[in-house]
Amino acid sequence: MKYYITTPIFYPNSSPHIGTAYTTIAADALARYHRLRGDDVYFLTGTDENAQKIVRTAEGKKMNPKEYVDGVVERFQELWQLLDISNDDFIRTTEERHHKVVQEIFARLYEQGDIYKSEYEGWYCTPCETFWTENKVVDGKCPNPDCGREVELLKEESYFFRLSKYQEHLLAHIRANPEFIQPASRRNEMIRFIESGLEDLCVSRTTFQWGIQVPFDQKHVVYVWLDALINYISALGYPEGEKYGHYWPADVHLMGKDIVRFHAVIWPIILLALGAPLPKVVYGHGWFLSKEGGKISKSRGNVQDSFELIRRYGSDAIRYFLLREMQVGTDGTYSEDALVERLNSDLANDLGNFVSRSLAMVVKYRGGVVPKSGSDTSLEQEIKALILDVKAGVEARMDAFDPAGALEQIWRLVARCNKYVDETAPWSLAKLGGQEDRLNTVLYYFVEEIRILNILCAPFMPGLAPKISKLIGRDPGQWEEASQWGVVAPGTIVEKGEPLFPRVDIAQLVEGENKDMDAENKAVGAQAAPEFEPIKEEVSIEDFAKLDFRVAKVVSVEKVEKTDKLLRLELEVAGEVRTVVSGIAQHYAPEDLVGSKVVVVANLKPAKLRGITSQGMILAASHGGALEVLTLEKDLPGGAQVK
Ligand code: ME8
Repeated sequence: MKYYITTPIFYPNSSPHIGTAYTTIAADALARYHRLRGDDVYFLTGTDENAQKIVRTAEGKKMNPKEYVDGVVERFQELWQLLDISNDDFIRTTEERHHKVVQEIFARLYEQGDIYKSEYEGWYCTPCETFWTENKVVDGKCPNPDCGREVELLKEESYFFRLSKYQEHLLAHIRANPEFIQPASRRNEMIRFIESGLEDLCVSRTTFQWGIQVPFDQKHVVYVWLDALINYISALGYPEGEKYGHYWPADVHLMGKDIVRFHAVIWPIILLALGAPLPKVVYGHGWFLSKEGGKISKSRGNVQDSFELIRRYGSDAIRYFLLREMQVGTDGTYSEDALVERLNSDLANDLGNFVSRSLAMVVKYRGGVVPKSGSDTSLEQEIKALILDVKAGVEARMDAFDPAGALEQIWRLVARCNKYVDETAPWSLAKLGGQEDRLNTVLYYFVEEIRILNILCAPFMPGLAPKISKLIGRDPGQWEEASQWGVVAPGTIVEKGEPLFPRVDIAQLVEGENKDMDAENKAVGAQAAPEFEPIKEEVSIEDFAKLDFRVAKVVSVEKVEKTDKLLRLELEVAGEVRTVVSGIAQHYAPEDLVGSKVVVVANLKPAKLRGITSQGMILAASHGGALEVLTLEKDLPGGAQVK
């Protein structure tokens, strides 16, 4: 079966971030899954370069647009490589192969009367590259709830595309094909939007030259969305190309919910006008939000350097975290703490630990030689049944474009395998005499379980497969082998190897980096007069009122082992004792603080530091290298409000 999957083509107006990476990783997991199943997969991604915002960004940097995008596109390609993205093609809309197809399509739609010339008068949002009518604009700002930036008034001669002509045809298609727009919430949104009436779309601009020229009217460049959507077929060599004949229609266009409207309205209408088949599925996932709640995006300035994250945690951990956190139909939350938490618990503790301890036992009790299994007990039968159930569950979730659900299924098996180790207790079997057969069965099961987990995890964490394969002496093989039992031949040699996912200690990581910074500061002689931090941006009284400061009585304090900076404080707040970890150990000895009353941010989300859950933060003033914890001198009790 052929399987054609695409991501959006991204604007190279800034380097890619975790949000952009999510869609590409999810598409990669689907592509890899289908390849393992034996499908003939074609996976396309690329960059959307003919946008007005590219011109603006390049101008700001005093570069020409092409020179600017060439640099950023390289960053995208580098990142996809580091994240093990297995795309078959990468299309850039500045390429000749794309220009040619867009011009042909524009000319054809014009000739058949679907594009006509008129005048556009209305508003344009450059960050969203979207036209807005007067009645949609809110106080001179873009009505897109995630944008809200200034729109500009345009009055220019333009070509228009007759969307309205195809409105009923499109609605009929959406109604007859419930799987066309997914998930269902997006589909309902789109039906409402189309029913409210489609207006013809302005599809050319004359106020700048960067882009694809209208072939018969060179004053005009093609509107960037019309140009960009066509990438999905220009990359296949539409209309005559062999790949177009073989792979089109797309099996799924994957994207964030922000751009479903373009893919579920404009794109199918272009295809209807061309008489070409429509994509089978347009899938709109949620957004990654920051801990503070806003969408992760370059314009909000809340993005972390993806290259740095990969250096710290590796591609597999980032892929696992992002795929696991984005539940169907909702938004996901990204934070580095949450990433480390998942890495330590799901990957290091659950999966990594199972693989190392079970293989260590095969090495210890059988010299690394896989024994021949004895007979099953009900435990083994239960495990075999669970494997079939999990595999079917993964398949159902992947068919529903739900990698998070698929990983949840796999982790049911990981948990069961860990429990199997404890239930069978091979160390006791080895001690007792006469249990050789039972021990053989258990050790054989370990290896088969690892082999099957290796197949199931391969689409999600491609860096892991070669590591596990090396330990058990075989590649994951085909997907169907996950429901076959007895594949590993007795006599196969296995190794214990290094831990697959070493635990990460974020406090240590940050401490290490602080040390590096201290050293750097010293090196540049940044010691003299300390500067004051600039005052932060204004907040409203409502924002301030969200924080709940309380007096807290310090009940006990101890140093956190193996750190120089952290103290663990037990605080009494409103009759409750809570633990807070604070980076003040270089300024206070534990006994300095016991009995004093400090101020704590009582409603801060708990965070894990060195494995300790810290429930809040105490206030301290600092300047230069000095630090002083804020304390109260009179008689207010722990729990009193601070306002
Ligand atoms: O819209 N969470 O490009 P773009 C999840 N060029 N996904 C996110 C995200 C977040 N915080 N931020 C971005 C464009 N994305 C057009 C597309 S297609 C013919 C043209 C992902 O660079 C998500 O897939 O603004 C979203 O739809 C896409 O990046 C937008 O990328």
